Amino acid sequence: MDQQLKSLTELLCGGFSNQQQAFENPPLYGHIKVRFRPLPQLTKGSLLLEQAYAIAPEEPYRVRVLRPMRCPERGLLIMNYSIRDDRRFWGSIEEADPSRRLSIEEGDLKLLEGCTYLVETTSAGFRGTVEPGCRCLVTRRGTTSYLVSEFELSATGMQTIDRGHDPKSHEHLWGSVAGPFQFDRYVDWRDECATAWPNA
Ligand code: CYC
Repeated sequence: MDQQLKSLTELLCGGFSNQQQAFENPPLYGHIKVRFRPLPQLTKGSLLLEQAYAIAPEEPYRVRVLRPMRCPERGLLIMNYSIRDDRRFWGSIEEADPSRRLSIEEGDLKLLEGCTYLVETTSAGFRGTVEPGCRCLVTRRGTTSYLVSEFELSATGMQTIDRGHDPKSHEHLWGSVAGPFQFDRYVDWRDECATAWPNA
C-alpha cells in the first residue's frame, strides 16, 4: 500500500463521538458515535462502519463496509458498500471477541453506486467529497434525494456534513442547517489496522 493510502486507512480506524458538540447544542445535534474497524478477512483496507446514536450504540442506523483505495484515474477513493442482512452484525464493531464481524463475507457486500468518496490530502490529513453526478440516491420518509457529503479527517477527529437534494430541482431537502458534525476520536484501532493485512 502506498503511504497516503495507508495513512488514510489508519486514521479512519477507530471510534469518533460528537459528545461535546451534542452537549453544548442539545436540540441541534444528536450525540452520535461513528466507528470504523478493520475486517482482515476481506480485501485489504476493508473497514466495517457502524454509525449509531450514543443512547443506542447496538442499534446502528448505518452499517457499511468502506474500502479506501487508490485508482490510477481518480486517485484516492473510498468505496462504500451495504451489507446483506446487516442486522446480523449490529453491535459487533466494539465486541472484544471479533468472531461476529469476522463472519462478514465478500459476497455479503453490495457497492453503493454513486456514493464513492473522492479524497484529497490537506495539511492536517484528508478531505473527501461524494463523487460528482448526483447519483448517490437515498430514500428518506418515502422521498428520494441525492446525497452531497463531505468529511475532513485528522489525527484528532473528523468533521462531516451530509445534505440531501432533490434530483430534479436540486433544492436542499434535508441535513446540516447548523454546520458540520464535529467528532473527536475516543478509541484508536490503528494498530489493528496496521497488522490486519500482513501480506498485502
Ligand atoms: C446518508 N451519509 C449518507 C450516505 C453516506 C453518508 C455515504 C449515503 C450512502 C449510505 O447510506 O451509505 C455519510 N458515510 C458518510 C460519511 C462517512 C461515511 C461522512 C465517513 C467517511 O462512511 N448523517 C450524519 C448526521 C445526519 C446524517 C448524523 C445529519 C444530517 O452523519 C444524515 N446521512 C444522513 C441521512 C442520510 C445520510 C438522513 C440518507 C438517508 C438515510 O440514510 O437515512
